[in-house]
Amino acid sequence: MSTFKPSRRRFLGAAAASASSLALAGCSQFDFLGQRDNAVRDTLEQANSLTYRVQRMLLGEDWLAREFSESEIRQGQRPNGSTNPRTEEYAALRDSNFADYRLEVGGLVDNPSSFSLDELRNMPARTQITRHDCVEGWSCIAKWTGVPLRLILDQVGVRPEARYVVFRCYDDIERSMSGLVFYYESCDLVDARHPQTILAYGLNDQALPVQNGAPLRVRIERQLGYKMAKFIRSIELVSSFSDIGRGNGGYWEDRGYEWYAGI
Ligand SMILES: Nc1nc2c(c(=O)[nH]1)N[C@H]1C(S)=C(S)[C@@H](COP(=O)(O)O)O[C@H]1N2
Ligand SMILES: [Mo]
Repeated sequence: MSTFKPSRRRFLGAAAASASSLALAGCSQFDFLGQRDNAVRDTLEQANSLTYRVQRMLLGEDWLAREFSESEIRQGQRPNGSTNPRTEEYAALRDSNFADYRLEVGGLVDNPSSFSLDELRNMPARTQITRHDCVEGWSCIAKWTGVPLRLILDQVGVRPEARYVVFRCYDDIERSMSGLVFYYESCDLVDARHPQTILAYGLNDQALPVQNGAPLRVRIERQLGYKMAKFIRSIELVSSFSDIGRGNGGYWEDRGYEWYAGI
């Protein structure tokens, strides 16, 4: 298995190189991207990332991230970024062990809804042992348990205009002159409906600890660590994220990171 990733990377590297030279040569291979009404096109304009095209086209929408065995879990999930949100609202939830927590789901959906932790825990669950890769250069293998995001989306009914899922978080990662800046992230509906995309409330057979995003964080296993929003307050279905934050689809994306962080 360990040879799979490097060879896939080489493959993607070669594919990316040839894709860009084809694009420069005006080859018709990527012509569908030029169609005005092509649904993929606008996404690509926003993502502006060759990785996105190459992964979606060559690997398809359904490939699974590698899963590991119990024996490959070597230590706890290393906490990174915000590890204990400072707002009073979060402190109150934490102090009551999240009994009053409700995940709000709204935006371009037929039935805006909210879910308590018990309701989420009573939905069909998925457990997966995966590797978390942070851009800072560390990785951790951990076991995540949660409800597939797809089941939530089906329950609220995603409207046809919806293109992205936005995750809004409780942590004020930045306090600036102009106010608090809250962490947020987003993904497209392909990643949102992927079988390994879960709203996790469990880590290594325990309740998700505060430092790793209690009470709920998303796992989008084919992407880098910063996509995996912790401390999720609400989920919003949108057609564009141009008027959220600075318009790039995430806290780190607003500061220069790629929106499509495929690995
Ligand atoms: N709400 C929120 N989510 C977040 C972050 C954060 O600071 N706030 N950091 C991100 C980054 S960069 C990483 S690597 C992972 C870290 O998750 P962990 O603390 O469970 O290891 O969370 C991601 N999700
Ligand atoms: Mo990260």
